[in-house]
Amino acid sequence: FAFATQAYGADSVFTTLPLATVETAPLLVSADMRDGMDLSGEWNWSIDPYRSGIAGFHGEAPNRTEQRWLDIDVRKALAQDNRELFEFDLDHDRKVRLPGSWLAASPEMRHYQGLVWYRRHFDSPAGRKGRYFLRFGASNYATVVFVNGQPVGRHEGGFTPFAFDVTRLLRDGDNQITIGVDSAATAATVPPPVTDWENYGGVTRDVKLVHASDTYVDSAWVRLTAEGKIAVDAHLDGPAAANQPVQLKVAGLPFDLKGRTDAKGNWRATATAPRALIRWTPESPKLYDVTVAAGEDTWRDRIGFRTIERRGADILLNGKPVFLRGISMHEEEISANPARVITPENARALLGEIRNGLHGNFVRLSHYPHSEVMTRMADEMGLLVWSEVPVYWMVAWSNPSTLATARNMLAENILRDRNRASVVIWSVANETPVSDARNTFLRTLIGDVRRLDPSRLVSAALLVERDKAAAVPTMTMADPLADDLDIVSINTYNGWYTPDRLADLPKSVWNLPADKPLIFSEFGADAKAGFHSPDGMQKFSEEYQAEFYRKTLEMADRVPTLRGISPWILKDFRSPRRQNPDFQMGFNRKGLISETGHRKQAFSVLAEYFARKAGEPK
Ligand code: GCB
Repeated sequence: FAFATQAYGADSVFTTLPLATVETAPLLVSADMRDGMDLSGEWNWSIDPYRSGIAGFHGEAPNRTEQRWLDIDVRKALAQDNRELFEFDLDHDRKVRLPGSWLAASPEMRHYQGLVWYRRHFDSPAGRKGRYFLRFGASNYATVVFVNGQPVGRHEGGFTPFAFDVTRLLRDGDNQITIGVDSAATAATVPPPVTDWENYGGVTRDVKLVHASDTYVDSAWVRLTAEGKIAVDAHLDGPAAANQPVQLKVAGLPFDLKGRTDAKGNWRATATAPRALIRWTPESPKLYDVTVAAGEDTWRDRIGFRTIERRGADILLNGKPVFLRGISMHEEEISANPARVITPENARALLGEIRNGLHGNFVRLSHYPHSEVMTRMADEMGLLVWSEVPVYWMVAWSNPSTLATARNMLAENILRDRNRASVVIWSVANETPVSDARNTFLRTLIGDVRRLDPSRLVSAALLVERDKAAAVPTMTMADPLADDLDIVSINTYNGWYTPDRLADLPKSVWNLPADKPLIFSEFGADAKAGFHSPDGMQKFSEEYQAEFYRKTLEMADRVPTLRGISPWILKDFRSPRRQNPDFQMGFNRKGLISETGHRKQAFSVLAEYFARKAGEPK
């Protein structure tokens, strides 16, 4: 991992600890349904902007003479004698609630990007037996973990889960966890340093000590196939994983599938779905309690059964054409000082705006994997989901470690959410400039999606070429990647970033593949809530944004292959690139709702459009 070496030095804990990947670490699929100890709550913390905890002042490795890994611990030990100088003392430093980004922790942390240490203690579970895993929902961006002073491992990537088996590191009574999280992006990270959203550093999702038996179901994937069968793929880990009797049950259905794992602990089986099976749809999002029993362990999930396919330019849900009435969304709760903590309540509120407010059936969870709380809520509320990885704008296409990071992130995302009926599209990139290196990079990711989950559709948000000589806006899909995708998705900002008159948008000409579904994955215009322009012509006014929506929707309706839209964006969101002092003030204002929940005029334009679409024959 070249990136880590550049940023931290070759022998830093950020480069030498074992790296958790889908190949090397426990997957613990559906970990949120397992027993365990929630480690949310108060943690001590300290900033470390010069990374003193991992290196000396000339960049040398920390003092390892006492078999310690972190200078922060060496200094604490010295401090037993009060005549000694010490500079970190995590056990007595400030406290903050995790999960939650440090950006919201205190005013001076608002723009901090770098290394932060966290520590907490917990009492070991009584009568320990079986296995214990430390599982992180997400930690942004690079993370190192220590338990009782011993190195456990590290992880790269800010939006996907990872876990470590810590069974042998736990001790009776008091246990200590130390986490270092470094949010700094480099030219080799995914995403790269320049994006259009706030980088919320820190432990942003749950940390849990998960308990399982010695042999347990590490991953399971249960779904309805296009042929109408229920299929299961499961993997057991542990001493009794091989040739183990296993059983899949779906509560409430006459369905009971038995089998045995192979020598590697894998089980793959299919059986005809019972006639009584009720399919998951946005209108009636039926979920079943599903179990995979194996020896002492029972894996649990709540799963909806549906199919998703492409036929020509149509997207078929359960065999029927569907139009995706959606909107894009960043992972920000409705709050003036977001810490990016997605609770079931705020997931319900955000998706409720889409489902009930806008009459939508679809959400683009941009530009990175959102919390599993969100995808579970989408399952429950009946919203179709576009899920993506932050391969955004300009990543280091030729850097093998960047590709390795992106592939692992994509795999972690897919393995986490393959059981979610709501997720119908995996997207591999957003607005990436065409080049041979980029095409090779993205084709590798597309291949990974097809290998890990051939049951869903693959897309990427692409850019089009504009004919500069044409009298009316004329756009052509010239990106060779379109051939590799199931759905062609386009971001378009004519009338906002271009001088086009809104009145001309409906006359636009689109040269697109005729046999593939099109999604306008983005279009939008900024508006400051409460700012009005009587003639509707001033950018940043609610009137201009509303008219932009009217004309763009009129344009979209004339594209014959259009099968969905996810305009930009549900809510205003923080972005350091948006510093217009009159209207933006650090926010991208393309939301239909302000950061505090005010609905702008364009909200009802889209709501009326979707209400009409919902009533149209497909
Ligand atoms: C885009 C990007 C999105 C930006 C948006 C904008 O095309 O995909 O991340 O926030 O435009 O507001 O410019």
